[in-house]
Amino acid sequence: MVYVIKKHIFKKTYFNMKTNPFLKQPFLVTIFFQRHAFILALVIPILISCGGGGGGGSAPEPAPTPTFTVSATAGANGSISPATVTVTQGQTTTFTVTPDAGYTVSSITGCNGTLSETTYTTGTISAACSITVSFVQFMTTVFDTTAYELPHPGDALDALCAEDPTFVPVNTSLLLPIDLNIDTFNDLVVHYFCGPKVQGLYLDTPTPDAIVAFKNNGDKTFSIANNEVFDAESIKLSGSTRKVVKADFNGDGYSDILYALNREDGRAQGCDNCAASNEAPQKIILSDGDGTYTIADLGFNEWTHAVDAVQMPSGNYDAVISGFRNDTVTGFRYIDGSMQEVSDYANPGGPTNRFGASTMRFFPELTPAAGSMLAVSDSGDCSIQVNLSSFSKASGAWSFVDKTNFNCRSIPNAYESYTNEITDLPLVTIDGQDYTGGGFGNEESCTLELTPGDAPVAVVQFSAQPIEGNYVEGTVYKQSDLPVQNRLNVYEVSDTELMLKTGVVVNEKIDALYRIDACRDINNDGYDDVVLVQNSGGGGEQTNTRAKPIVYLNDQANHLVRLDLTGIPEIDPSEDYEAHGFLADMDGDGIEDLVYFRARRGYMSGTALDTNQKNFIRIYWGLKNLQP
Ligand SMILES: [Ca+2]
Ligand SMILES: [Ca+2]
Ligand SMILES: [Ca+2]
Ligand SMILES: [Ca+2]
Repeated sequence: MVYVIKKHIFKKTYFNMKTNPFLKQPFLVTIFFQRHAFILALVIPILISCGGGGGGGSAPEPAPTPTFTVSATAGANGSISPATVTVTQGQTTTFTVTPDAGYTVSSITGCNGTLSETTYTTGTISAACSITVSFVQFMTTVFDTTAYELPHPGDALDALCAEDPTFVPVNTSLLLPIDLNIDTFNDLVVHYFCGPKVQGLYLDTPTPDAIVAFKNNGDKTFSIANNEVFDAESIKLSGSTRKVVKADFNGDGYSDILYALNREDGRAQGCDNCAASNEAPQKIILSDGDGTYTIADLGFNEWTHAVDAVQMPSGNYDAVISGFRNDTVTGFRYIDGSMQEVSDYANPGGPTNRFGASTMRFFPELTPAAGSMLAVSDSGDCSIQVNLSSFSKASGAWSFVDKTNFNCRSIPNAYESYTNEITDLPLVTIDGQDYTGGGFGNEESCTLELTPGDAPVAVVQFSAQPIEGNYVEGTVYKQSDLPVQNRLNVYEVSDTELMLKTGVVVNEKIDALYRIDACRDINNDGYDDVVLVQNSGGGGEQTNTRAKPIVYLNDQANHLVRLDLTGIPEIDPSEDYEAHGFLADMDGDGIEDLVYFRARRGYMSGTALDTNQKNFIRIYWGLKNLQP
């Protein structure tokens, strides 16, 4: 320890090593400075005897200690400072590393140092040395660079599209991460279905479909487990699926599954009987209390677009279903061992005397054991259906509270459709922007807390056609000139009013088709975020293929800010047909993983399906939390 010389001793008296008379005696120098007179008495005679003095009897100059130059260089996209520093032998020194925005340190080496946060501390310096730091995009470090691919359920899928398995592709509809057996590891339940070979024709046959349960083995692998979970190899719902919600409907501690079921698979919708042919028998998948599951028939048919789970004071959940064929929301409650229809949701009042068919969202309970007390629903009283209504529960009954006022109006003969027909122009104004649209409206919704503990807000996806510069009187607008936007509206909801909250979504992506995949904290900072999964189909596939998720991170200041995901893993271009990604923690380490799936196979030469493609599901394991 005596070898160490405090820096300040030589702060003003700089010794050049080459002329340092004590170069070969550093030990003595140290003693000279750190010990008391008793030591000095010993040392001085020795120096004199060695001929190193010549001081004519006075004490020698303070002994110099070697110093070394430590230099640092940074690669592109960041810096390190200072560039050089002179360090006394035996000392350490520090450098500050500063990556550019969106970048992080990929490697830093030299001088036996260690990096902590942004400070690089060298080891003890005994020679000149240099430090080199390089940077990479932060996003390239968030996920593993190689993917795990789930086993392909060929037995369930290869002959699913019986009408023509070589021509009709299987659709991978909804992927639901759910812990089926409560072992803390998310399993994955996937619904697949086939469309008809010829689209737009009347059909009264069930949609061919299959459910596949992938069991998480707890070691970053999954196994197809239909026999284990359902006690059957082949599981069908006889419909296509639009949305899905998981909740413990039967109160046994295991999550259950409710799909929005219909037969909107590509068959005709607009002729006599066609609407009825889009109905599917409504079902629910209930846990048996031991990690196995059974499909229960709910006993009615509907062309369902919205489902939700309504929290009850008991802690259980009601299953609610809303479609285009009934004027009421249908609710079911687990009573005496089965799901039984309840009338609580049937007559809430409001503009259309119903909850809406496209989207419907019940809020979580705000106070413990109170159950859900608030809900929103699209409101069918404006011809473009982007209005929203809110509802509250009092004395056990749901009733209408408020609806948006987007100045819904109709301009006569101001709209030219794709077929060159001149019709009225429906208009609404949302946050200063005029929108129109033929048949567009609210699609999906979720609730989240912008700030932990605050009242949750509703986040509602709407599709509409903005009129650039807003409506000008006397103009006839062509449908084909007005691109559709998909956007999110955020609403504050209470038992007295419904209020659009503007300025929440920052850098919004408006030209993609998507569905809301998650409204939860996806980066473990305690603040809810939003993840959208870009859709297949719907005319936007060409621009959406190889689609990464769209992620809005909560900035902890009431904004949801779109994250630049440049650099995260993507599906190789050679096989990117209709690949889409979302986030879920699939290995139970608390960090969201990136899941890609192929929505359906592509065609070869336009006639037959590509035999080399399959509906893959791949997981890039998350390595660290996302950050802005
Ligand atoms: Ca599990
Ligand atoms: Ca259950
Ligand atoms: Ca967050
Ligand atoms: Ca994970």
